[in-house]
Amino acid sequence: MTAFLYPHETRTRRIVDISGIWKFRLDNNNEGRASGWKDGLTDTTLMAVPSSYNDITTEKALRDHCGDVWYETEFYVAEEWQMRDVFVRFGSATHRATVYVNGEEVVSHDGGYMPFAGKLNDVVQFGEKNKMVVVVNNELSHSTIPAGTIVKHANGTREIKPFFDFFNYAGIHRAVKLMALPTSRIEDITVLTDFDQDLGKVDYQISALGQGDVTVALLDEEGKTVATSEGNEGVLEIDNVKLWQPGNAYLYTLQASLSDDGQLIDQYPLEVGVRTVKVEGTKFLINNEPFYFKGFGKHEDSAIRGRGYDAALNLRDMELLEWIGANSIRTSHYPYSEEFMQLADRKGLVVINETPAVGQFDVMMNFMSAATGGQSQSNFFDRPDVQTQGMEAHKHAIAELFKRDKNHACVVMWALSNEPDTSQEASEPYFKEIFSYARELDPQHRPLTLVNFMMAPYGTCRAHQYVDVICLNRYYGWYMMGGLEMDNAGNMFAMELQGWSNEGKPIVITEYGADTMAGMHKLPSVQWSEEYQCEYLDQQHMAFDGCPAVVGEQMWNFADFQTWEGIMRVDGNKKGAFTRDRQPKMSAHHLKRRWDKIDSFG
Ligand code: BDP
Repeated sequence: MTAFLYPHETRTRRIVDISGIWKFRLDNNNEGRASGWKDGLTDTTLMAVPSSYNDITTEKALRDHCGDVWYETEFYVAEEWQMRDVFVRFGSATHRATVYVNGEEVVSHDGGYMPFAGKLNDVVQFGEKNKMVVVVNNELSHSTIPAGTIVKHANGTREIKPFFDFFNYAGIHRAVKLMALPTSRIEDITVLTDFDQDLGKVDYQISALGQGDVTVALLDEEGKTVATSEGNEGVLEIDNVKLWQPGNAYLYTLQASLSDDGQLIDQYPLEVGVRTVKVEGTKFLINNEPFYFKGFGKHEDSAIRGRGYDAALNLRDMELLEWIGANSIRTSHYPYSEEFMQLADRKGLVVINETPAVGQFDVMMNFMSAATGGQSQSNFFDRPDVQTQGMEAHKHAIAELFKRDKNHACVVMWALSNEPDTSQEASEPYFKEIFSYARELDPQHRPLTLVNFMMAPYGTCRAHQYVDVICLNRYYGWYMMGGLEMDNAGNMFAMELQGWSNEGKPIVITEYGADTMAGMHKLPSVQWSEEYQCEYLDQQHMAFDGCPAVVGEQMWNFADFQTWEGIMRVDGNKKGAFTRDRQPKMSAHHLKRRWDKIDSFG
C-alpha cells in the first residue's frame, strides 16, 4: 500500500527525487538476466529518467526494441534515515520492471502505468553510495494488459505488434523518488463526499501502521480549519460548503495526523473536492445537476520524450482545454500520471478514468480491420490464456487504478476497457465477471463503463448490459461513409443512436474523428484536409444534438500522436484538434465556437 499514497513531503516525510540522466543498456540478445547485469552494467550509454527511451537516440534497434532494457544509477541514503522506513518509489515503468539495489531484488511490478515501491532498509548502506539497477520489459501478449503479440522475422528480429493504435512507448515514464517515512505511519486514506444544501460531508477512513492515535483536520483553501475529528474513521461536516464543480474547483485539504502521547509521528495531506456523481435514467448527474461532457480522448504523448512525464506539457494541455471550452477528458487508453490527476482536480476538469485494457480484439490493428469492414479473425475471449491470466491481469489493473485514484474529485467514471470485441459470445461471461469485480472495489461507487467499438454496433454488443453509461467510439464519415458519402454520415449515426437510446441509459460519444494534416486546405474539401475535419464534425454534432440521451461528446483526439509505422498512419495518428506540438488546427476553432455555446449543465 505504501506505494499508492502520493509521495508528498510533510513535516514527517522526506522525499528525494533521484530522476535525471542514468546509465542505460539495451539487452539485444536477452542475456542480462542470466549474466548478472543486476549487479552492475558495463558498456552503457545514457538515458533520461523519466522518459520513454524510444525516441531519444538515433537507433532503430532501440526505438523498435522488443524485450528488456537496463538502467543504472547511484544514490546516497542519509545516515539520519536509519530510524525510518526507506523506500524507492517509481511513478511507473512500462510495462514491467524489477529493481535491484546493491544486487538484491527490492521490488518487481507488472503494469506500465502504476506506482510501485520497494523497501531499502535491509539492502542499503546508510551514509554511503548505493547502486540501483532496473530492468524494464515492454513485451505484449494476448493475456497482457494492454494486449498485443510478438512476431519473429526471418532474420531473427522480434517485433512487437500491439493490438492498439498508439506507439508502445516504454521505459521509466514517471519520477523515481526515495521516501523516508516514519515506521508508524498513515498508510491509506479513503474519502466519500456528500452534501445537503449548504452542509458538506466528508466521510473518511484512515488505515495506519504501528502505534498512534489518528486526528483529522479539514482545511479550506485559505488554510483555515473548518472541521476536525478523531479516530480512524469519522465524518467531517462543513458549513457553507464550497462544492467541487466542473470548471470551478474548490479543494479542501484533509490533514491526517498520527500522534503518540501527544507527539506527532506522521502527517499526510489529501486534497478533497466535495461533489456527488450519479446516473439517473438517461442523465449523468454531478452535484445533482445533469452534466454534458465536452472534450477529448487524449494520450500522454509528445515528441522526444514519448510517454515520459512532462509538467510543462500537462499545463499547456490544461490551458488549451480551457481555451477551447472543454470540461472533460478520457484518459485513453491507460491511467495518466498522478500529477495530471492532481491538476485535473485543481482545474475542475472532469475525468473518465480508463484502465490500460486496450486491444482486447484479435487483429493486428483493430482500427484497420474496422476500416476495411473486416471481422475479428479469431475469438479473443475464447482463448484460455485470456480467460485466465488475461482476466487476472485485467483485475489487477482495475484494483491498482482504483486504489491510486479513488479519492480524486475529478474522476466521475471508470472505463474498464477500450473497444474490446464485445460482439463475441465469450465476451459476455468475461465482462460479467470484470464488472462484478469492479463494482465491489470503488468506495464511492462511481458509474462504470466500457467503451464500445463500432464492430459491435447496437443490437450486437454482448456486454453493454453491465455498463451504467453507454460509451461509443464511432467513425461514420471516416472509416465508413467517408468522402462523398460523408454528407449522410450524420443520419446513419443518428439511426444507430436511436437504437442505443432504447437502453434508457446516458450515452457519451467517447470517440469520433477524422485524420487531418495540419495546413492542408482544400475547397471543396477532401479527406485529410482541415475543411473536411470541420465538415465531419458538423455531421457528428447534428446526430448528437438530435438524440436527448447523448450527454457528452469527446472528440478523437485532443492532439496528433505517435503510432506504429504502417500504411494507415503518416508519422502517427492525425486526428488531433491540435498538432502534436499543441497548436490549433481549424477544427479547434470550430469546436471552440460550438463548445463556448454549450453549458456544462443543463
Ligand atoms: C479507435 C481506437 C483509438 C484509435 C482510433 C483511430 O480506440 O485508439 O486511435 O480508433 O482509429 O478504434 O483513430
